[in-house]
Amino acid sequence: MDNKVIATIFYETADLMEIAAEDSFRIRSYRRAAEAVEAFDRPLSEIYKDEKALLAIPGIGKSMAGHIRDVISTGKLPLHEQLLKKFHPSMLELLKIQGMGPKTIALIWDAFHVCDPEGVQKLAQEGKLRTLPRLSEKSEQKIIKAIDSYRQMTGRFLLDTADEVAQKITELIQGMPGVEKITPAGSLRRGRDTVGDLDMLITGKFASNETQRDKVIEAILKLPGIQDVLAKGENKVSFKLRSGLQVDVRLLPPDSFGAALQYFTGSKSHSVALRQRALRMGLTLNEYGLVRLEDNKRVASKTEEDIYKKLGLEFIPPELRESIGEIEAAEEGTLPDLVTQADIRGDVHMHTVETDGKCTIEEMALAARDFGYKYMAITDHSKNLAFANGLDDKRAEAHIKKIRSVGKTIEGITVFAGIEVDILADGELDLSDSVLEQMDIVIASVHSHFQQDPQQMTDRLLRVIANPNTSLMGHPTGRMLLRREGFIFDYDKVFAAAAEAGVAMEHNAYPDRLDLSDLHLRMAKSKGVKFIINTDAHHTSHLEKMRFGVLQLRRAWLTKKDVLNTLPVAQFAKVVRRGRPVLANV
Ligand code: DGT
Ligand code: CA
Ligand code: CA
Ligand code: ZN
Repeated sequence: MDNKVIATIFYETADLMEIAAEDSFRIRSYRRAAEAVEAFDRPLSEIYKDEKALLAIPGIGKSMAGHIRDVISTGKLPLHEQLLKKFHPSMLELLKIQGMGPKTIALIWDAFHVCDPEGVQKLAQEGKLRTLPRLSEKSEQKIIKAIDSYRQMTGRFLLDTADEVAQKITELIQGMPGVEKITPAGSLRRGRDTVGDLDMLITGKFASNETQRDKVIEAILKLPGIQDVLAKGENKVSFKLRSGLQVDVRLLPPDSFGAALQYFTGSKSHSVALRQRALRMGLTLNEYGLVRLEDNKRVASKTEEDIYKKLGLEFIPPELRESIGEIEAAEEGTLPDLVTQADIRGDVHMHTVETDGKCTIEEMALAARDFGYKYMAITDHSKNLAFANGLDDKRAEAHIKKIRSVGKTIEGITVFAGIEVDILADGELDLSDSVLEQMDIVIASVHSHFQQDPQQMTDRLLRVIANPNTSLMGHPTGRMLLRREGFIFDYDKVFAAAAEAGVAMEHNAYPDRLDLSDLHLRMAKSKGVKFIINTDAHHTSHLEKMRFGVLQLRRAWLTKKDVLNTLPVAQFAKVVRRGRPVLANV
């Protein structure tokens, strides 16, 4: 059981306690424990038997330590179970719906004893929710919409969730006799921002050796968290994890690796287009190979490169296989030279313990240097984000002094002093211009008033772009994958204004944001926008999330030239200051 699962149980317990109107002090202790578990950088399952080690975690007292032990040893927390019995497990679903906090849910539950999304949506449609305090006809409409979009989102998973499972499966079987290649396929390999299920491909001689194959299957099924084995055959194992994620593993002999990888990577529409092309060339393509119709001779199957080549195409990177013009470009030899992770020279959006991060300036800087970066920036929150302990003018000034002085002591990396400043409801920034002017880099982000109408939001963002201190807009639509859709504004207008003013758009690589999305990235590029990709790290361990963002940039056909943090440090320092003198010593 990993820390995230444990933390979720504690968060859920706190929410359910709030619905049950329990003591707020106790509720807070569960939330604090959840946060502590989530932030802890070692698996608690390794240390949970050691009382001292548990108690040493800030936010964990004696009783919480006991609860953690319960959860790890039995998989359950008694209070969590009790509350779910009192209400109904569907209440957990309701909590995931945007705008449905514990307070609203408690109101609805007390009045109607309803706590499932369908039931609540029906109440809203029948106009019954407006009879409750603080709920209006307008809130009913919002709830109906939120439940609709929840339905579209359920059944999908974050990219890093699927990736983690793929890595665990790889660890379980790599090096086993007869196993050669283990590769994720499907939407994970294409880097789609969320995945429906995980597809994996394992090839090697084991596939045609019964004893070896049985051993490999047995090893795969040792994966922790399997709830249900759905299929177990000669060339396929499928199962469902407790999280709800389905995994399809295909076992194949090595000579059809390329064809199988191509087939199971998809997308379906890309593959359909390839197959039509093959037919026009007198060939047929399936998961075993590319075969000449005339004499049934296999002309390619071992590698994807071979297959594309024999179809008269440049190799098409998986991220581009969405049937949106990549086949035509590959035929003409005009595929873009996509940006790679190795091109990224710095990560310039990070938080520290000064606000809601978990590590110090020094720890973040050293981690960024060890990650291979030439520069990084500390960009803590501003005061409008009160729950994150955001900085006011005075603290912000003191903080950049501190960042600069710590930066001087660290060799091998440039540490920029910056801020992630909140965009207030009217487009004003949350700190004084005289303070923002002293920053190497200013990320302006919306963290409140998401529900403004598009016209108002457009004006708000245009005002941010007009502010000479703004270097880039942080997570520009504010979407939270599987939780909240992004806010809407006049994209063309805002992107065009940003391009004109030299304000960059962020791509936030953190896997539950991945914002701007691939589509919006393309749209913005067409208006001339430049981008900065960041992890928004709140812990040193988040730096490696960069790769999920890089996949999105590639899906948007972006090249090194589109991405500003591929620039050498001096040039980067200059562009983010937008023509004003560079302050950092670079
Ligand atoms: P997902 O799981 O919804 O995020 O999306 P995918 O693309 O991973 O789709 P999935 O898991 O249904 O199938 C994995 C790959 O297998 C898909 O990308 C292409 C291939 N595939 C599945 N079903 C078909 C099919 O009926 N025809 C063709 N040509 N390929 C298929
Ligand atoms: Ca899939
Ligand atoms: Ca699948
Ligand atoms: Zn941030």
